[in-house]
Amino acid sequence: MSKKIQAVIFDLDGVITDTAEYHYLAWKELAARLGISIDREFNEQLKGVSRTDSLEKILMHGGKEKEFTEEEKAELAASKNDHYKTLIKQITPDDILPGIRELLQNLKEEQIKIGLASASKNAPVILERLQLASRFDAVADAGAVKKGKPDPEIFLTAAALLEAEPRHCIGIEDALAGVEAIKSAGMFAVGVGPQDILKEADMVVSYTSELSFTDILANYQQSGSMV
Ligand code: B16
Ligand code: MG
Repeated sequence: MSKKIQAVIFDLDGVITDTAEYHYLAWKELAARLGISIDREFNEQLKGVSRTDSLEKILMHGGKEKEFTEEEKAELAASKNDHYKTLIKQITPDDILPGIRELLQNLKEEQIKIGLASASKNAPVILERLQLASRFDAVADAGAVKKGKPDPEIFLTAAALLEAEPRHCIGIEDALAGVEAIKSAGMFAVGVGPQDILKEADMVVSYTSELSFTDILANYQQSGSMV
């Protein structure tokens, strides 16, 4: 008997579209206002990390983690988000990463449920701009999740909304914290990006264009014990 995939749960930023550049530009501007310099290499650490945790990392990077009250930090995060929201107004369906449209189509044909587990509170707006909202059977609400990735909560929330068992779910992620969240949720993890960083994933592809439903199914069915 072969294992059946009940649902595929996607990360958004870095998997469906690349909003990392917009997050970077907005954080860079805010950091500069605080006298902190960040570069693209540092930005890698912010991928998949929540807005408040990203701000903490930036303040720590600049040695200013004790300089602001909680209220001031909330204002700083809100200011970054206002800028980010202006930048993402440019997003169109042309910004869907290569291979994603085809994968979503294959999943629909196979009657496999599709979910979203993004740390971004802007995820619903971005899905609308990409004209992909109707493709998703469930979107976990990042605002309602108490613990960010690598905690499994957001992936488990998406699986529950889809009424899918975690061991029959595939999670797709570009960030290490996200892969860890998928594995802690008891799901099969597909990493998109460098093999050395995403080594905890059950399978890794370098680019979204290499995400093939047939390959994912074959790897999933070969993994672990049959159920
Ligand atoms: P927001 P993902 C994450 O999205 C981003 O990778 C991360 O850089 C960002 O800080 C986080 O969302 C929160 O986003 O400020 O829009 O709520 O990769 O989990 O889809
Ligand atoms: Mg991501």
